Amino acid sequence: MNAHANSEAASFRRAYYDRIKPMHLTPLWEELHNLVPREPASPCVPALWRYADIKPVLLESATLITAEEAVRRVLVLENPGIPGRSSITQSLYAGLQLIMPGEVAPSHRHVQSALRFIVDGKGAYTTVGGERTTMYPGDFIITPSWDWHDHGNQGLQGASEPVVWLDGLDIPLVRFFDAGFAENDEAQSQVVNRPEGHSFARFGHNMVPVRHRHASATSPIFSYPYARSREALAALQVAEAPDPWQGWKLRYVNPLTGGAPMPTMQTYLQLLPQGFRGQGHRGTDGTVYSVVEGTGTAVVSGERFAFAPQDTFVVPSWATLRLEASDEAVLFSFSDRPVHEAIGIHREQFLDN
Ligand code: GTQ
Repeated sequence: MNAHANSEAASFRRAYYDRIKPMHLTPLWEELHNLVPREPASPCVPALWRYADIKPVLLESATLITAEEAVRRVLVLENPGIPGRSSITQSLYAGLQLIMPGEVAPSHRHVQSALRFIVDGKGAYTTVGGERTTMYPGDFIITPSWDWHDHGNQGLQGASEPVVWLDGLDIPLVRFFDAGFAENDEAQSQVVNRPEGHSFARFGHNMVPVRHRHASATSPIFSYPYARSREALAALQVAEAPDPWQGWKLRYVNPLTGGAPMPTMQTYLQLLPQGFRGQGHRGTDGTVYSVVEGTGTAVVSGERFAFAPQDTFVVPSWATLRLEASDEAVLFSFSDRPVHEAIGIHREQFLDN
């Protein structure tokens, strides 16, 4: 009797849902638990891309298309949990960009903010705001929203090699807001009118030009060289004990604000001592890691991902990460944490084991 009444109620409801559907109405009560979950339940999954596997196919792409024709010759790192969306997390995009000796990736600009983390090779350059910066492995380079940028690879003193970097952009976030604009430059390469190192001289030494007033949303430093960041971690290593969760971990800053280098992305560099077995932590900001030095294991929600230099891995929102290092390891990472903080929704937990 009761079961009969229930199935009758269910069929009345279904008929009602069918009737209101053409009116573009849906019943909240069928979806409430999904729309307002008790805790984040990301459709993204943890994943690792081994550079040893990717490098051959990435180099092969250069036989199929030039950087100029492609505009940006990139293999997108797509989260297996959300295929077809060119996203590594719900809000972030990541890809590996290849530029061969002598190639140019033409000048354009877009509202999406971009970061480059140099993974392989040296001697390529990117130009932003009339200043070129030469790329070396481990450098973290920024392309601010709506700034013209072009990339090239002229090599270093006669030596030239393919250069690969990890692109991190807020493409899915901007798409979410339907706020994307972009344009191509008339010139293939923008005019270089400032010497290399200019922005770093002005802002990269814990000093700022005395009459500089304007604090924009993006850091005025557009290249944070690895040599300097690595040196800071090496000094910390002898000065203090590692954090039980994250080793020695520093965040990159916009020197004018002390905040994140870009409005939508925070970046980090961390050192794990040899034999490190970190405690678990999780945050609402899904995070992308690029391995610079050393080998180890990222244990994400209990699943083990062995990592080696130049690998990329992703930790989804609210997934617990435990880091283990076999050798001394250095990891670069980025997330959308500044957005979570701006709207007051960031949460993180440091677990006891
Ligand atoms: O270098 O401007 O990976 O516009 C994706 C979109 C790189 C870039 C990407 C882009 C770029």
